[in-house]
Amino acid sequence: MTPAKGLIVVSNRLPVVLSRNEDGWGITTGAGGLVSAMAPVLRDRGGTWVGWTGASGEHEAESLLGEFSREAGYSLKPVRLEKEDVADFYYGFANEVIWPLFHDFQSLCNFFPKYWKSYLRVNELYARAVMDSGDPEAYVWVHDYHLMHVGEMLKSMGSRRRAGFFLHIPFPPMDNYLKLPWRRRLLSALLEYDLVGFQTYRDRRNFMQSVQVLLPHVKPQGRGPVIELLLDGRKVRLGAFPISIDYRSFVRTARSPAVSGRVNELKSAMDGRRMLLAVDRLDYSKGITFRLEAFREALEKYPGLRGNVTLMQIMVPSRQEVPRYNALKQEIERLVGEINGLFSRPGWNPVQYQYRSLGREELVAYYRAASMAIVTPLRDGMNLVAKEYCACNVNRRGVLLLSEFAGAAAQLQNGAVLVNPFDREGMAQSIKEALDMPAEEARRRMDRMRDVIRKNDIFRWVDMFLLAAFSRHLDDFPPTYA
Ligand code: ADQ
Repeated sequence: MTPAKGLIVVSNRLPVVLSRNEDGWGITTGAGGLVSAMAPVLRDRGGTWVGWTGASGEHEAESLLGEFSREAGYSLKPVRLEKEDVADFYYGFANEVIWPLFHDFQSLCNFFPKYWKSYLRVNELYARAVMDSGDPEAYVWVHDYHLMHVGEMLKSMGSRRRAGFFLHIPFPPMDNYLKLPWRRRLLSALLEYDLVGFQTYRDRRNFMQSVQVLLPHVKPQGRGPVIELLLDGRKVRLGAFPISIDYRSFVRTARSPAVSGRVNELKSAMDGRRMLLAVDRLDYSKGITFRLEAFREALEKYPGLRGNVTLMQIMVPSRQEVPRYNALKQEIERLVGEINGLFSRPGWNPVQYQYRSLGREELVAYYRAASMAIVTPLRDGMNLVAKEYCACNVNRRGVLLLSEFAGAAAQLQNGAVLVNPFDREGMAQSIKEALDMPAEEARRRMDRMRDVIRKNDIFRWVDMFLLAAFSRHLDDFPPTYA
């Protein structure tokens, strides 16, 4: 079902990155969950994607965007950011205020007023770019924490287009949210959208608790995945929409001859040892150091694991310009060195570490070759790696170790081995138990997870969001979704 005519997707980044080297400008597809999720959708439906290219002063490279658009099947509308805004809006407000606050790391927040001013200024730039984007009937779908004020600004510019917002990261518990100096403005801005989507019921519940404290006159109605709020004679819908992946495309890639060949190579390089796989963006919310500590604990406590398992930690570079991320990278590398120093023996290193972005086929080959995926963020909106691992597990022999604090845990709890990533001993024990899990049980669990992801893929996610945006009555929405 496609109730919307056209679609204007708005996100911080365009799905491409422009960069300059000695041969001139180049264009590459961006990394990260949002791009993985939305690119197939726009390719399918057509429309416009509004966002920043990731470079400053790239005017001369814009013909590359046109070429990309023609091939991709949708238009790109670049937003230009000056260096100062990149510093204050992107690295500042988005990544030193909202990201840590919403992931329960309040102590890492820098609540600088100049960041907030830049946030408003840049949100206005995005809103202007939407105003300049063709189709007056198009539905505007704004993504993520960088752009929470765009809907409000569109209205103040006289836009009559309908607009919805999806938050890809968690919404924090009320006690954390209340620390934000601009808490009431931000909450009110979110309520200017017609629909606000969250990854899980838990996020929506957190949001509602803050609404009830800060805006007590607002009254909720209904229950289930989509509810309605009444304010000033207007209705705003709030929904839980767990984001997903293009399941069938991952399965196809996993079954392809190229990937099968690569899986055999990876397995023979493992020399009979079992691969425990961890794939993350470099970020403190992903719990990478906690995982390494737990793995060390497992090697200490269960000597039988030594020489028989290898933790393959693959990390995609992210926010490299931020000192905190750089420090985290050094800490991870120190820990990898320490664990290898303690346990390596000729022909075996307990941890293998790759700091780079992998191509799709290579990543899928790793997913297939691994006996277990260890996905243990301290807090995560959803976590697509967990879903990608299951989709690629076409032989259904793998086990997913999943943090209770990943949004994905709500959907995958019937198949994953759930762990508390802060509990080093508990996690070490779960690693051991998961390695010893009988094949029949592993298969049953994997089948259950694959079933959930297959039925709730990225295309259903889009349909559900748009259904919630356009259905006349809340009863039109399937009560069992989410
Ligand atoms: P992210 O924090 O980026 O996304 P995640 O959902 O795990 O987290 O997505 C990461 C993506 O990057 C995956 O598609 C994965 O395949 C890819 N990736 C990771 N490491 C890679 C590597 N070394 N090489 C190549 N690709 C790699 C945000 C939220 C999440 C939410 C998504 C979507 O933080 O909670 O699930 O948006 O809403």
